[in-house]
Amino acid sequence: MKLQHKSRTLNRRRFLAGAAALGSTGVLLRQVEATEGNLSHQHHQATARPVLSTAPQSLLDRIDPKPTQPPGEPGKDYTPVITPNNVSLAWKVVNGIKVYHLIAEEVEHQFAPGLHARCWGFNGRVHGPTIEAVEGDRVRVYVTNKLPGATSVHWHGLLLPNGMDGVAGLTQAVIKPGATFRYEFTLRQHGTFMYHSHHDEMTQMALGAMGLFVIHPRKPKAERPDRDFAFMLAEWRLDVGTSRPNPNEMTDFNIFTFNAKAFPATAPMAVRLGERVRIRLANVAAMSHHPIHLHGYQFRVTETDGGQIPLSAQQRETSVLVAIGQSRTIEFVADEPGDWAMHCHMTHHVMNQMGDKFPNMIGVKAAEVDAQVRRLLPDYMTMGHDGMAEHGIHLDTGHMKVPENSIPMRGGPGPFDYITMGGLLTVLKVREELDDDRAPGWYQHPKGTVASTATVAELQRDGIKV
Ligand SMILES: [Cu+2]
Repeated sequence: MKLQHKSRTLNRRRFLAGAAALGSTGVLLRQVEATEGNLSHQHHQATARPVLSTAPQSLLDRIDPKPTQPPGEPGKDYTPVITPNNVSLAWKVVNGIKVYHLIAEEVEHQFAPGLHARCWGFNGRVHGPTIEAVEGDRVRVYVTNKLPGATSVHWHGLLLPNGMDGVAGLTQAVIKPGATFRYEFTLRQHGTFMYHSHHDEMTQMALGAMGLFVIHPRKPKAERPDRDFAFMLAEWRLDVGTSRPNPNEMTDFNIFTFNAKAFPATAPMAVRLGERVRIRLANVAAMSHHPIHLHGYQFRVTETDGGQIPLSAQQRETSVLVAIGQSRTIEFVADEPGDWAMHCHMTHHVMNQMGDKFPNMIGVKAAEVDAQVRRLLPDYMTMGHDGMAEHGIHLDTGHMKVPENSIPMRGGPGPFDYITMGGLLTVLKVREELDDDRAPGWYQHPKGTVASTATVAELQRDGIKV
């Protein structure tokens, strides 16, 4: 560590010497002096040649706020990212700098039909809208705090000057309610990153104060995707009947979300057959790592939050573990049509509320119990003796009442039967024909390609006794 620090100091000295030697950079030098504090005269006596290019980028950030590259343009420089159930944050260019405005505020949010909560997000959304930019862009993000308490915003995974890192108390003062802070830095990397509150994180992140920060490469080495999807994974504790996520929960979460939506409210990913698809997955949940599994495909893991993985090292996978604080990007060519599930493979993460509070009823002779109980409670019905599948169906058909504002173990109706998954489930819809303005309906399978009841003739032919 000491060595590293020494070499950085040396770099600064060499740079200053160079700047002084250039003569015309007097203004530049004064700015550096103002930033760096007391610089002893002997620094200027060094005779090194100008080495501007080796000065640490963070120093350049401070001394020259002018952008070095024109702002990247959507369509021309990158294929805009799609954040299902959310949007990208609008920006404008002022003197070559991309200017964004985040407003931290309380938001009435719907996780799925039947389940609302008062969360904390940005710009009327939970999570906040996706910040999208291009490597080399200089960005200026204003953060206005309309929350009842102080906050700050940290740019998770970004390489930037320390004072822009957003850690309340450590690198900046808190943003008090009503105040607006300015963050500004040049993007030196590309990939999938995040932003989130870094003040009273336990509370503010549990209430949803986070979002995605996608940086496109300036000169992509890899082929550009046709569809570029981005998801934030999250978990929440929302006690049945309440409407405020509980930030004090440490281990026991009961709502699991893609972009703050639990299935069946997760918007599907619609792609055309043969398209190159990129899916970005990011996780700053409180406690859970999520192994995200895509059906029907082998994908390549192309990026971590540390950047692009060399082609030779990109592993083929069918599940990718997205640990807390990480992002993973996967890519594949959508060459198999259909409705393909993408979900977390932790089975309790495709469950909603109450999945963990149910007594184990497997194997209970429900009919006998029910008959006895019905003498006292005519509508009584034992749940769970053959699993949880029936639960969602009873709820959806209105056979059973659910407590107000809750989605207990609910899935959603599918084309063949009830889909018995909630939470971290979404669907990749690959179609030959696609109307980009309309979500495709259920996949129409070619005749004879759907698993179905075996016929007597088939069983006889193959010698299967049942
Ligand atoms: Cu999970």
